[in-house]
Amino acid sequence: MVLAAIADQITRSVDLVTDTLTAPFSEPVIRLGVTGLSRAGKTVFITSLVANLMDRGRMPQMRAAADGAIRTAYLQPQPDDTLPRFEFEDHLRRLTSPTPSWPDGTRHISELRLSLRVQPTGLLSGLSGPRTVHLDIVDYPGEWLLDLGLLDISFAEWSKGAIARAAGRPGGDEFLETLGAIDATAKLDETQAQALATSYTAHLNASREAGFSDCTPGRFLLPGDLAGSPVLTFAPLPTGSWSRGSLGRELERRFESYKRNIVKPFFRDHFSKIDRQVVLIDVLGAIHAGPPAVADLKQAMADILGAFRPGRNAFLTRIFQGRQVEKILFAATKADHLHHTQHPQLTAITEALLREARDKARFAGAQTAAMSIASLRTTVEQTVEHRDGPLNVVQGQLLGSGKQAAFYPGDLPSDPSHLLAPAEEGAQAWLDADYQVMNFAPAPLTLRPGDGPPHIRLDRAAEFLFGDRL
Ligand SMILES: Nc1nc2c(ncn2[C@@H]2O[C@H](COP(=O)(O)OP(=O)(O)O)[C@@H](O)[C@H]2O)c(=O)[nH]1
Ligand SMILES: [Mg+2]
Repeated sequence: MVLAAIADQITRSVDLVTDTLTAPFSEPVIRLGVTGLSRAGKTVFITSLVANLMDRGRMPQMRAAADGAIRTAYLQPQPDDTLPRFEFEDHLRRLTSPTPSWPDGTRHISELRLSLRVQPTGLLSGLSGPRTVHLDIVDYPGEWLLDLGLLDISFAEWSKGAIARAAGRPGGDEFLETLGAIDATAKLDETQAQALATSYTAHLNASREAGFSDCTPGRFLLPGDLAGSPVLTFAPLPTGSWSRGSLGRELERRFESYKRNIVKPFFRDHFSKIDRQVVLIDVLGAIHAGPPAVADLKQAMADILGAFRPGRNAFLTRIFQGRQVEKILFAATKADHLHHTQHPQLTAITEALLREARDKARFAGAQTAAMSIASLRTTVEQTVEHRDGPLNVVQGQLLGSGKQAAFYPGDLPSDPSHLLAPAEEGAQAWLDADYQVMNFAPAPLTLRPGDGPPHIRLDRAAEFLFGDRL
């Protein structure tokens, strides 16, 4: 423990030393973290943001783009040699091809450096020449932030919670059955360890599929190249006392190893260096899945946002060393499923969903905002005649069938508590409304020169996140 603490400190101090050494000669860098649970829209967000920063015709609400201060924007080799590069060109090609498609799911952290050549405008414009600002975009799964909570708890405590959640959730009963057939006090048998881990992972994946967000350990869902390694081959066990060499003792050891070798390095090496953060949230998807998914999303977001409170635990305080994330944007994604008249409701629901968690983050001094956005707009708005009068709908091409469809997702309540109260009280279905979500395919684009892909409020998001630094 002490050794690990010292090691954390050394890495940070070395960073600080190199920072100060290179600072006078180097250009300003903004490290923008992009996170959200799987399928929240991270890949599409980064792809569209970068494309719209390179071709700024659709960024009127971003000051430095609108007044011409940004002269050019270009991709450069990223600073971290050991992180995978965000496959911008690939993703953009798919989204903008004549037969567009959504990107494949990504399961890794990745990084991209976009450099902006900025000439200050206005009063002081003549006094200084253009300067270069680097925007380092780091894409990482929100599931990894949930793991922070594991640092505060023991294997026994984690097991207790995980087993309690399993009952009744998808795949949970199967896991509990597998667990019931295994004696954790017996000598370690690797086949049994694997059977438990496989069954537990299947349960986590099925729960995630069904809209539950609260699924730890995060790497079980997104194992990357660690799949099958011992550090991911464990599962929760009923409380017990285990002797040396037993299955129970070994799984407990692996849980501790997971925290030390996976959770901590991510926070120390990547998370602690982020200046600005956007948290993408598929609020519409959760509303569509029903009250339990909304309640669970609320809990998961509270856990995720706990990571942005530096005082939260000793480890975080140590790696941040007084620094902090300066701005956090909470963005409800895929707002193109709604007519714009319903966007204020979506934003209000997002704010209400995050209220408790946000108050704490704000308390720590970070500036926060909530918005409804669409990184890639796939629909057009229409008003159609309906028996009760005109109805505001969106129209787009359906994923799968490829058919054009007009779509009315249900009236979101203007009072968010109409959704959040039933969710918190454990309702299983919405009483008086059926909120549908259709999956639209990206629409084939004909872009004018100078225009990036169509979006909703991506320019406002960019202005909030880093407009002040340009
Ligand atoms: N209509 C619409 N769908 C979106 C948008 N962004 C993401 N999606 C959908 O959400 C899915 C997941 O997005 P992706 O960026 O891959 O999520 P990630 O797992 O967080 O990287 C996509 O395949 C799309 O179906 C958007 O702006 N509009
Ligand atoms: Mg992705």
